[in-house]
Amino acid sequence: MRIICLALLALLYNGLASAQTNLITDIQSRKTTSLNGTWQHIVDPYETGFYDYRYKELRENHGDAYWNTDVPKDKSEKKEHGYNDKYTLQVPGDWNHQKPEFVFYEGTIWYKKSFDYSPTKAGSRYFIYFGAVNYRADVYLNGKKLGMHKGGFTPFNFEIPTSLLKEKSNFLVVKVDNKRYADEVPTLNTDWWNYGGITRDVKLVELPQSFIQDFVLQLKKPIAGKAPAAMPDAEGYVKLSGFKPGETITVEIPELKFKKQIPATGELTELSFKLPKLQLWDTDKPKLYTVKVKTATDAIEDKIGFRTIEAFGKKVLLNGKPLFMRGICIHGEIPQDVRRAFGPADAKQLLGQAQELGCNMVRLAHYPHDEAMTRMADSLGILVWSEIPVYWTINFGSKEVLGKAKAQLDEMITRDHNRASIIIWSVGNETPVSPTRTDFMHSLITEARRLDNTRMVSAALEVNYNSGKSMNMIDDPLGEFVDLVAFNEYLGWYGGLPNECRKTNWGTPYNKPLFISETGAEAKTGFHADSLTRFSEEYQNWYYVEQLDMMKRMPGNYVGISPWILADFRSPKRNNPVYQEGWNRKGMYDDKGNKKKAFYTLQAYYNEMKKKYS
Ligand code: GCB
Repeated sequence: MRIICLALLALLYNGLASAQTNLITDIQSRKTTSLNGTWQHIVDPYETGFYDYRYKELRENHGDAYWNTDVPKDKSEKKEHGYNDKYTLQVPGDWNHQKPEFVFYEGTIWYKKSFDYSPTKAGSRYFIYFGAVNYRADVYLNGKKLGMHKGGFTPFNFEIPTSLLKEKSNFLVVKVDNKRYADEVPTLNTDWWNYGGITRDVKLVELPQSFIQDFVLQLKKPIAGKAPAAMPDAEGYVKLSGFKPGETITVEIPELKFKKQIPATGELTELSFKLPKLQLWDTDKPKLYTVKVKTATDAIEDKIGFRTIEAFGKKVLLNGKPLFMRGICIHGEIPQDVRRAFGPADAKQLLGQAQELGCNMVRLAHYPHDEAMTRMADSLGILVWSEIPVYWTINFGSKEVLGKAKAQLDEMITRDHNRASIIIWSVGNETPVSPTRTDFMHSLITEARRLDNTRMVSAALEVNYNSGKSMNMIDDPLGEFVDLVAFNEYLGWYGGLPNECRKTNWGTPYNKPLFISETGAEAKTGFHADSLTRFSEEYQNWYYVEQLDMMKRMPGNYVGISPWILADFRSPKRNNPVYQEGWNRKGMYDDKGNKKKAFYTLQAYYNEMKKKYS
């Protein structure tokens, strides 16, 4: 009876909802002009261009404000700021790696770009789009503020009033501030480098008065462990900006000879239909279909893979079949250049390394990565865990902080809800158990589910290592609300030696799949010693040998692992002067791309697991 009721509910319920964000998605299929390239800059640690000497925000037209022209009206006017080709930065790109004097810089830098623009059509609407700016961006065009955005890893856009955009010499200024604060997300303390700047693409977007702001089309959440039907049910929505009554929406998948016309019901029109027989997206055959969405005035298209994912009982089912996740955690960083990753070439490097290791899954830690990563994962058939930077000790008691975390969650899900590769939305990492924190996290889980009920929701939980018990239970109360109980454990690195693994077992009281979202130990490449010596390749390798042996004793709900981490990465917390020097050395690859001993141990385990599950 219960199953029948659930099945009926699933039929009625549209599991994909629109978030409170005006984000324009599928940006790559829009008519855009790139504003990437060389920008002039002013370093402003005291925020002189923003506040007056009494620390009040400057008036919009104030001559001292750095968003206003730097050209004096006449020779007598005093100007104490100016943009000049002597001072430039490349966009996209963090500032830290671009100039030696910016390596440790945390604060404000003003970016300025001049550009000309000839509209292609009369009556268009214009937006400025940023792939990501870390952390706070205040955006001004020709002396007027377009908006402010917080959150260093998610996209945003502001509409440009038509009267403001000129054909010649537009003066675009972005104040970028990457200072850390207790009440932001992430908070003051992280184990990664706080790269500042305009780190992803900047685009000017030209759109018709009424345009398709966002659309999503996914297979419906499966019913209780079932594989998708031969002609599967799909659902989603189309969101129109500037909707006019009487509009019709066309959804077309040419390869499937599928075409549906639906009258728009308002700004938001729900989609629900049966698709023709199709090839499911899978890790072996990551089939993508071009999906076209059209209205009378706008047309966009995206490449979408169709698959189902579900935590069912103690298993994770991909298209109805049990899945074992051979994962690896990845930071959005290219260690060879000591910089933030962006774009397809970087995605190719990182995902290519993961494939060489034998992975079918990556955990993109600890924040949403560049869109190129999730798009490439789609085309390579690599499953993705995508996370917001609710990391460690966020101010869980604050409603405002919850709002900031939700905004990032909304933007992450909205940007990527058509990516077949993404199977898990994670609402955070290693958050300390308390009722306040559990309410906070529960509220994020509820929001993630409201927006997207077709994927799993999880969070990387923390465990007590040295408990001295042979059975360690993952009984964090958050386990009740997640689909997948995921935990980070470092037995043999943070506490004890790796042979502790021989007498340790893991379990959970929740009747759910169990995933190890992190485990790892440090090694400096080329440092060889006996396996008891910390930071040697031998120690790290021994750690993996013992850990992977312990995995053989994992209970039946063990569905995978994503060790920490693909490559060594920069962290201000890692100050051993011999082995670390500002690097977290838990990588399978070092910062030059060399493989460590442990790489081969993990690779062998993944080969074994691949055989077992094929
Ligand atoms: C963790 C964190 C990760 C750290 C890692 C470490 O548990 O989730 O961000 O970098 O441990 O190396 O300590």
